Parts: sequence; C-alpha cells; structure tokens
Amino acid sequence: MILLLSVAIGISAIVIFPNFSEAQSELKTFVTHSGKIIRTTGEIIDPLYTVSTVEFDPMDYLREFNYGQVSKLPDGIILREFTIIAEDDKIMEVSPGVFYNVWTYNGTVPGPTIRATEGDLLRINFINNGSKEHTIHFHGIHPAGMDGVFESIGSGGGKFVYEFEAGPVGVHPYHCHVMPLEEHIVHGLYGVFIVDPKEGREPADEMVMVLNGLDTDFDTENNFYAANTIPFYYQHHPIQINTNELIRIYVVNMVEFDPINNFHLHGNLYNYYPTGTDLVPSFYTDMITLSQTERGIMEFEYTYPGKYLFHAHKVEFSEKGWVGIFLVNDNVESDESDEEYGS
Ligand SMILES: [Cu+2]
Repeated sequence: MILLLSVAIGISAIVIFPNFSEAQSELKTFVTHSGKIIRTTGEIIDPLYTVSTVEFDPMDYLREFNYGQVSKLPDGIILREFTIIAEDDKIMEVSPGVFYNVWTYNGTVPGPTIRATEGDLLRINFINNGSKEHTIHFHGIHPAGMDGVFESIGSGGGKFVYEFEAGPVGVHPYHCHVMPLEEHIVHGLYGVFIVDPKEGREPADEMVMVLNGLDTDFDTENNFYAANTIPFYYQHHPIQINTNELIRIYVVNMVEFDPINNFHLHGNLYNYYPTGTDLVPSFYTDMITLSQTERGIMEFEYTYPGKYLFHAHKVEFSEKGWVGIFLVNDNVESDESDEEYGS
C-alpha cells in the first residue's frame, strides 16, 4: 500500500510515516515535486501537486456577477467581452485534509458567473493553459461553430474566440465538452451564464448556487456534495438575508454520476422558474428536483427572522455536505418588521 502510494505521488516526492502501525491516524508529511511540505491526516487522493493552490471563498462567489468589458458597437448593440483561462494543475483543499486536483476556469470551481442582457453580443476570449484539450460549451442558442464541441483547442496556450448573441433569457450552465466528458466536468470545468430580460427583473438580493459533487477517489461516485463546491460551507457560514426582502437564487445542478439532485427550503416556499426562460413562475413549492445541468430561478421572502436550513432532501447528499443555513435578520427598514409576533 505504502509502496504503491509512494510510486503514485511521483519519484521526487518523499513520504514520511511516523511508524507503520500508526500511519492511518497520524499526520502524514508529504514533500511535493516543488518542495512544498503538506501535512495532513486526510487521505492523499491525487498524485499531482503544484505550489499553485486554489483559494476559493463561497461567500464571495455567491453574489459575484461578471458583466465583462462593456462597449457599444456602431449599430448600437452592447458588446460584452470576457477572458476565460482554463487550467488543470491546481490543488484545492476541498474539505479539511482532502486535497483535490481541480480543473478551473479563471482559477476557481465554479468558474466566473457570466451575465448579459438578451441581445447583447458576447465575446469570450478563451485560452487553454491546461495540459489537456479543453473547450467551453454554453447552453443556449448560438451557431454550431460556437458550440464548444468540435473545435480543437490545444494545451499550453491554445486560443479560441466564442462569439454569439446572448439568449434565451434565463440561467444556463457552461462547461468543457472534451471527452471523457464526466472527467472534465467533475474536476470543475463549469460555471453559470445568466441572460437577463431586456426589461430586467424586480430588484432582489441575488445569488448563485451551483450544486456540485466531488469524486475525490475517482471511483465514479461522489464522496462529497455541496452548494458552491465546499461541503457544509453555508452551514458553518450562514448566508445573511433580511426579512421582507426578495431573494432570488440562480440554481444550477452540475452533480455528475447521481441522476438527480434536489433543493428543499425550510420555513418557506418559493416561486420557481424552470431554466428561468419564462417570467411567470411555474411552481410555488419548497422542493424541486433537478437532473444534470437542469436549472432554474427561485424567488422568496422570509416573514420571520431566524435560522433556516436549505439542503438536498436526498439525505445522503446533505449528510455529505449539501446543506446550508439562511440567517434571516429583521429588516429594520421595513414597515412590516415593526409587528411583534407571539407577544
Ligand atoms: Cu476539458
């Protein structure tokens, strides 16, 4: 076992165990190819190390929207230009002691949330700085040559410019479409693409939740589940919202291997717009079921302050990380919050 592990982490890596019998529970120290020292009680699950580790803050990601570099073309159309760089050599500590080789768009999993208005022209300058071929396949309407499937974008700096009109209105995933597809997706090459209606939507506290899974031991089963990559993150760091304020969540299911996922909200129900393509909600519910890349928009307001769970009602997923908390604060600026309940 130890011999195999040593071979797996590479010729220049050194594995130091305090002694053989305690090896399973003791801190293990690894010296990487680059000389960096990693100490962990967790399993080392990937043979690839670099000094480049991903720092990812799910709280920042939650409300971060990227509108691109905006300019106006002579015909009046708004051009939004983005640069997206793919890499596949970074390491992320996805859970304490679990180091995972993430494949990233612009350095994070998920990649940046790209946002435009219907009819805008999108120009995505894609650079593949990875060691394998990668592409970007957007869900939505665009010409065949912009579909991110058949072009070859080589490793080590290959370039491609994706250009198409933003549409239809809604929330869409984008992801790499190189085979084996599940490998390129489960390592993290995906993100969210929001197309706003021209007339806009009602003002709201908006956020993005990508439901994802992490297969850290490569057995085509997920070991962890999450909203926005880090298991249990929003349980330990509740999302602060206000009473009587509209909350809008763009939710996208990117879990591989498991055929379904779902989203249950406590103490409330939400209006749900499947794919976000219709401006009238289809359901008023506290539970939606999502297959791979299925997505939609949830809207709700809390009347009562306090802590409320949200999680997969597939209990295995919530117990392996897909669970969070909304901390609903009394909105003192709202007239309705002056009422006292239960007194
Ligand atoms: Cu790829």
